[in-house]
Amino acid sequence: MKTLGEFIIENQNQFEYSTGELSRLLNAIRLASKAVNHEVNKAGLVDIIGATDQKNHSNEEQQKLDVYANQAFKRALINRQIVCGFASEEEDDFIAISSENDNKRNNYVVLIDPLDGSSNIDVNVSVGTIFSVYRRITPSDQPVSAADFLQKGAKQVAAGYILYGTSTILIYTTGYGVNGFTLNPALGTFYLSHPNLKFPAAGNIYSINEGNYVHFPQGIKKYIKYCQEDKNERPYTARYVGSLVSDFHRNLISGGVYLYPPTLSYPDGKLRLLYECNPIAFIAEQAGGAATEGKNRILDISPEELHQRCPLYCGDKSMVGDIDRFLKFN
Ligand code: AHM
Ligand code: MG
Repeated sequence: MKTLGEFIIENQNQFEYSTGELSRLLNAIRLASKAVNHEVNKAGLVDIIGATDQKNHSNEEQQKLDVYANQAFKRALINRQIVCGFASEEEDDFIAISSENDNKRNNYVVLIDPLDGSSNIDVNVSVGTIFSVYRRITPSDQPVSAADFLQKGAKQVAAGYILYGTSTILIYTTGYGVNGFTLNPALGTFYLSHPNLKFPAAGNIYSINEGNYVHFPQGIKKYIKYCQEDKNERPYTARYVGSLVSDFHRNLISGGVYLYPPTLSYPDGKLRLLYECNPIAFIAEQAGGAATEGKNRILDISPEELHQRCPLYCGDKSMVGDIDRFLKFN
């Protein structure tokens, strides 16, 4: 069976500027994800669960594993001089990384949500890591600037997630389809388990936090009712973990749609455009699905700031189309 390391090397020549740099970057993410996986797996055993006394940029309490995961990916990508820029949901601002060696200037920036769904950590429910990669647009002899991070999602050269679930799986795309690799924990090796992933032909799962129902836009309220009514004609069912990576992954494998509309607490939706919506949207489209903010394609949004939020409707293409229509006509 093919390993992730072998797959990365074999497919290196697909990239437009193939020098091995993107392969090194993906390998660094692979390594860091194993360290995070190890830590997540023993969360119940050691005194590591629970909150720190620190808050992140969005004034949310940081969990200890959030901080650990952020450090692990930072160490893998920055200390080893793999990237020229790094931005994280857990950092206030982006980090520009200068190269000590003029002959080895790096060209890629990484944006990451190191531990998504972290409110699930203390209750032993699956969490994930989401990453997004862009090629820098500032000249390589200058430090990266905000513009390198605020590119449209359509400019991503790679995106992926790691789901620390009943098994640990790494899914990624470089724009040539989506492939999934499951970790063999005994060997510490990811193996190609889900080649060329596509959404099933007809989805029937909708994933949304219905606790916020009264605050949803009219179109979303009606869409939920449409899914609930007339069961025999429309065999929809609801599933919601509350961890984007888990919810998206289930819908990718089994067929369904994920919704996070605007709410009273989050008028622009809860999810972050750069760390969550863009990478998940890139993967969704590469798997034959769709992702919109209710009207427009997520990947066409011009970001204005690093931590901006955005509504997300993502998954099975025809279900996303239905949601957009409900929003338009209600
Ligand atoms: P986080 O990045 O702070 O963990 O927040 C994002 C998470 C998503 O994984 C999940 O889909 C969503 O928040 C759940 O939100 P809610 O609890 O409002 O349903
Ligand atoms: Mg998150």
